[in-house]
Amino acid sequence: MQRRLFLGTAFAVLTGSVTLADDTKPQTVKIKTSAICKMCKARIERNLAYEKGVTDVTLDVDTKVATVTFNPKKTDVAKIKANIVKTGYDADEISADPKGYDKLPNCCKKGGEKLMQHQ
Ligand SMILES: [Cu+2]
Repeated sequence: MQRRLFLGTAFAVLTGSVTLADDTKPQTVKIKTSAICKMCKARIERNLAYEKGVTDVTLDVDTKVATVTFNPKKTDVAKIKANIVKTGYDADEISADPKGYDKLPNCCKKGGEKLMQHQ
């Protein structure tokens, strides 16, 4: 009887702590974007900062990788990627939203002049 009670309590504590860790710890995700310059960096960082649940964003222009810290209770990776896509940039496997992309200054569009002739 005593033994069973102990095991039950231990299990509850264990499950409780696992759920707690998943829900409240800030998570960090690295997303490859199509950012080109410092203007792209500023634009992506600014828009992501407005995204609910995002607590920190840093985009490295050299690697084009955005490092995003977020509250998993308020947002998720899909929403963060959707934000970047809407701004006009690729986010990992998702291609930039054409509407957002069209609003970008020419210098911030992918591949420079060559690609722009096809747009
Ligand atoms: Cu740019």
